[in-house]
Amino acid sequence: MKTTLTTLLFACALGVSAQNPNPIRVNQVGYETLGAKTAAIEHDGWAKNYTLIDANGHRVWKGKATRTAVSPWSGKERAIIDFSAVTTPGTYTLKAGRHTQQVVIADHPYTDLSRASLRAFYLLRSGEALTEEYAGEYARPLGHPDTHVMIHPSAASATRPASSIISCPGGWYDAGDYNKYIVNSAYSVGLMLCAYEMQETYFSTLNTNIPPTDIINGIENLGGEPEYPLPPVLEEIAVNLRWMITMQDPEDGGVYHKLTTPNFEGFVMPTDCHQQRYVVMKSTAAALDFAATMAKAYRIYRKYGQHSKWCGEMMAKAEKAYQWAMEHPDVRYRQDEMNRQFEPAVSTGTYGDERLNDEWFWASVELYLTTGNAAYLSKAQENMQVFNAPSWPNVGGFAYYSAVAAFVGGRGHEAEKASVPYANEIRAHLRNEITNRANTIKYGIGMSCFDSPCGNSASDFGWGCNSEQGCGKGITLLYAYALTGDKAYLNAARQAADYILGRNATGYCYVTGFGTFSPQHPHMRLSEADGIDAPLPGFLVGGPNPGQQDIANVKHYPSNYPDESYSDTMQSYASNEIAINWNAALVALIGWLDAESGK
Ligand code: 9MR
Ligand code: 9MR
Repeated sequence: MKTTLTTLLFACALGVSAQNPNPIRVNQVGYETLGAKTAAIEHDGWAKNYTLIDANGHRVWKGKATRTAVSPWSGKERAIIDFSAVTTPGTYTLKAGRHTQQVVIADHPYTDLSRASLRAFYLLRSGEALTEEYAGEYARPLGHPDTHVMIHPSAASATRPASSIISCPGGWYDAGDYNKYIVNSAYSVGLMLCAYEMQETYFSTLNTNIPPTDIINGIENLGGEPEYPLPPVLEEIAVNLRWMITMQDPEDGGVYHKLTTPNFEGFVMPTDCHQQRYVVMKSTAAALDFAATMAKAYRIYRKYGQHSKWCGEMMAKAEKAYQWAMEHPDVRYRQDEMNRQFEPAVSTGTYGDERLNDEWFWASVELYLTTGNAAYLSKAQENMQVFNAPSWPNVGGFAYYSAVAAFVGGRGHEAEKASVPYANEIRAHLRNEITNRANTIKYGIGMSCFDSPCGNSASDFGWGCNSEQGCGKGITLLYAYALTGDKAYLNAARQAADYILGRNATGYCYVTGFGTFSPQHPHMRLSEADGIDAPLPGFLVGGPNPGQQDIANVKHYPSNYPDESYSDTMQSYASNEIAINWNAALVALIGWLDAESGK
């Protein structure tokens, strides 16, 4: 089905945004000067010759399609054109018949996006006033102080009975909603720390214009003089680490699964939210994810503040949470069961996970890498699994990523680096597992409708796929590149970014505020309620999701094809929400690519 005037008008009449009407699909943020540059052109824009015109109106390139590709779902045909030969930075116009599309070529096309994807976390901070100095028009007063959080009956213990009050301020809102969930927080922090340790020079010098940590909210600062000033990226991540720490019961080391209102709030600003907030039951997944994150963070932060009380405590807290998990290995978060037993009933996000081997694997590896303690190593071996790109319910991939940084990049325990038993075997195993996966990911590119490792199979689409599949594949490819030095992986990772940034079936650059056609109505309370037309910038939306679990709210999706099942409407939480885990993957992919640009 072509996008015709009739389909567009039909969509408008229904009040839904259709896809990008421009048949020329490019990476709308930009191509690297010396990198590959391709476009996918939908049927309506087919021409015998395609041209690229520079800012002065001169034609700098003319070429034909190199191939056409057919979508396995819609049957749409797309012409792939390749203008990699153009290697002068600038802003150009790509012409296909009567259609035109802006194309940017730059030495570092991703620097602004990299900053914005990190600043998105600042914009999601909870329990803190955002000042104009740092937030500009997105300044807002403090909401959700979370200094009077109630112990839900499911979380009651001897020292903290039901309805007693604790204080758990700060951290980031999870997503379009205002709750704070440990499982997803740990994933988000974990992934950004992984990227950080693989590209420390880049990330530690990235200026994101955020307020320094020690003025945040009066929460205990680093104390003493840090040996080096904390880089902005680590300051931002510390905001959430500090909140996570408050989610541990100091008595037994257990970690509450989430901090939440019983029901989702309406689409109002934080200061207009008045429901009581609770911490709900402790779970094994929360304890293990917490332990993994704290142990990993300790390895990275100790360089900046090892004498501080805060940093030193992270390790003790990690071990205490792990110990709790050893004593409570089977506590799953099952919200329905919980609601049958306790009041008030809770209907917000679950982040429930039935399979915990991957959490054991990740936590054990992180604790081992930080302490060198063999007991953690044997627990890791018991729970070892094949490599998969990490996602919030499947965090085993982080064990691989951290091990790469330790065994290949030297980021583990000191004793570790010197004389680990089987170190060479471990290196070989990491390399095999990750490159095998990367090779499978790379495989589809030659036939791809979008000249990308993304979007070539039905399993590439679903809730959060832009991040979990799109960015996730790109990040795996970057690890394969780090392990082998083979530039084919780096280039494939760039092609994953091309997909996310516009060379895809809907023609959206899926990051708010970037590109020539991007989401305008993300499912995001802060953005919807702030009275500003444009969405908050720097957020990756979930993406095409044929599950359409929100169909009762959305009423109509522009398409049912898996790769086009995306609705840029505020109602569409299944395809158009934003979330910290999704942005963490954007930070990792785009920051890393920015660090590698020119190579
Ligand atoms: O806004 C909520 C979003 O953050 C969640 O991801 C989503 C799924 O849990 O639920 C959203 O809330 C909707 C609720 O599930 C159903 N009623 C409408 C709510 C707001 O659109
Ligand atoms: O990212 C989560 C996705 O994998 C699940 O399928 C979905 C439904 O359970 O929930 C997503 O997480 C949401 C969370 O439950 C509440 N905050 C918003 C999250 C993003 O939609």
